[in-house]
Amino acid sequence: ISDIQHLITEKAAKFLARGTHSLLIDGQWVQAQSGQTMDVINPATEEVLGKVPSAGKADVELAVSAARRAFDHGPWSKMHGTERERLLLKLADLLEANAQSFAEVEAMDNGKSAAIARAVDVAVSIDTLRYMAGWATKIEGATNDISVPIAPQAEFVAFTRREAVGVVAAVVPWNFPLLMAVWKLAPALAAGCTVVLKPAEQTPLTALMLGELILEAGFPPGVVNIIIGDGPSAGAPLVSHPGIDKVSFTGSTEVGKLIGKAAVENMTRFTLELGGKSPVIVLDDCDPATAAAGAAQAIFFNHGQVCCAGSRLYVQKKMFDRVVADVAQIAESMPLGHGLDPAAQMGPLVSQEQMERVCNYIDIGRTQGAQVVTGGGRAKDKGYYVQPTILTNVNHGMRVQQEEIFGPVLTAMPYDDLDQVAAWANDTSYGLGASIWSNNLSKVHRLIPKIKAGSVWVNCHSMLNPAMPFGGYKQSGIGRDLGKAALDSYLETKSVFIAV
Ligand code: TXE
Repeated sequence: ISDIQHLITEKAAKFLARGTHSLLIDGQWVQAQSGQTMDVINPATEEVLGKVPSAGKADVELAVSAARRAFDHGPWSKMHGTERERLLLKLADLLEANAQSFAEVEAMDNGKSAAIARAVDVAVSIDTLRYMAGWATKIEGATNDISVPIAPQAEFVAFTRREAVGVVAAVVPWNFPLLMAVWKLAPALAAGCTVVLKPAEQTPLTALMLGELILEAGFPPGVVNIIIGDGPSAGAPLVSHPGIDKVSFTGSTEVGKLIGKAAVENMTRFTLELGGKSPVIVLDDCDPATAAAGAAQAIFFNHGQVCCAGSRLYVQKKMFDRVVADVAQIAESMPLGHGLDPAAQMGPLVSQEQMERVCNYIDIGRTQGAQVVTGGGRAKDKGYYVQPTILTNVNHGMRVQQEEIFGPVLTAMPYDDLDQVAAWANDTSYGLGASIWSNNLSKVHRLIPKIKAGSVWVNCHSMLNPAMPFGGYKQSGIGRDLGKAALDSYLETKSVFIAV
C-alpha cells in the first residue's frame, strides 16, 4: 500500500491497509467459521491486495438465517415503501460522497481504469439505487370487477397485492463487481426483500465497502448479508438453501444452468443473466470511421470482459477491409497500463486464469485457421495483460465465432446482404445484445425484429440505463435486470377475493 498511497484517497488507503477483511452477517463483521481466508490479487501487479474470509456452508447457514429473521420478524418487515426509499436514497448519497475511493479500490481489485470505474461502475450504481428507490413507493396491485359463474348473484371485491418474494441470494461476477451487486440489491431492497450477497471471489472488496455504507445508512441487521467464497464452497450451498426464496445470478451460462437446476429443486424463483456473443453489424451506408470507432469501443471496453461485448463484427463486404483496418489501428494505439495510470486505456484481465483462457481461445482460433490481424497473445511480463486482438478468416463453424471469449478479442467477417447477416447474427446459442450501424432507417427497422437479442443498439453499443430492462434471449439468460421488469421479479402476486 505504501507504494501507491499517494495515488489514492485516504479512505481507500485505510480500507486496503486493514489487510484482512470480514464477512457481513446479521449486521456484524465476522470471520469465516472455519477461520480460512483467501488472497485477493491485484491483477496489474500480481501482488496480494488483501485477505478475505473464505466462507463455506456454516457461514451460508448463518447468513441465510439472519436474512430469514430480518424478513420474517425483523423491523424490515414492518417498514413501508417510504422508509425503504429513504434508506436507498441515503445509500446512494453515501456512495456518491465516497465515489472516488470506490473507483480506486475497484480499479486495483479488478484491473479496470479508476476513471472508468468512477464514470461507469460507481456512477451507474448510484443511478440504479436512486431509480429503484423510487419504485419502493409505487408497488401496486389492481382491483378487478368480477363475477363468479357458479354464484351469479354473489358480490365480490377482488384485488391483487404485490408482496416481496422473501430472502434473495444474489450471486454476482467479477467484471463489474460493485455495479452487479447493486443491480441485484437495489430492486430486491426496493421490493422489501432481504439479501445474502455473494460477490465473485476474485473481486470482493467494493461489495464489502458497500456493506459498510449499508450499515451507516441504517438498514437493520440481517437485511443485507455479504459472504465471500468460491462457487462450489459458498455459492452452491447458498443457491440450494431451502431458506432462499429467489436467486438472482449474473455469470457464466454453465454455472447459470447449475443454479437453475438447484433452484428448481426447492421451487426457488430465479433470474439468470448469462454469457453473450453479441454481433456488431455495419451496413454499407454508414461512415466507416464512425463504425470502426464504435466497434472498437464495443469490444475493448472493460477489456472485453462485458457480457454484451460486441465480439463478432460483420461488415458489408465492400467496406470490410477499411473498417477492419481502422479497428486494428485503434487497437494498436491503445496504451495498456494499470487502473490508476490516467494514460492507460486498457488494463489487465481480472485473473491469471482469465488471461490464460483468453490466450487459449486466440490459439484455438489460429489452429482452426483464423488470421491474426493485430494482437495475438499476452502483453507485458507482469500483470495479466492481453493484447487487443482481431481475428479474420473466421467462419461459423469455429469455436472463436461461437463461444464467449470474455476478453479483448474481436472476430470479423464480411457479409453480402441483410438476410445473410441477420442469419449469422442469430447463429450462436447466445442472444444478449446486438448493434446495428447505419443511417438507413428502413433497413435498421427491418433488421431490429429479426435479431434474437434482449437489447439492440443502433449507432451505439452496450448502452444501459436503470430504467431499461437488460437480459438475454436463448442461452443468455432468463428474466431481466433493471427497469420495472427487475422490480417485478422480486415480487409475488397475491389474488384476494372478498365476498361482500
Ligand atoms: O464465472 P462463474 P467465471 C463468463 C465468461 C468467463 C466465464 C468464466 O465467459 O470467461 O464465464 O468466468 C459463482 N453455484 N462470465 O468462472 O463461475 C462464482 O463464485 C453458485 C460471463 O468467473 O459463472 C461467481 O460469484 N455460484 C459473465 C459467479 O458465480 C457459483 C460474468 C460467477 O462466476 C457456482 C462472469 C456454483 N456452482 C463470467 N460456481 C457475464 N455474463 O457477465 C461459480 N459460482
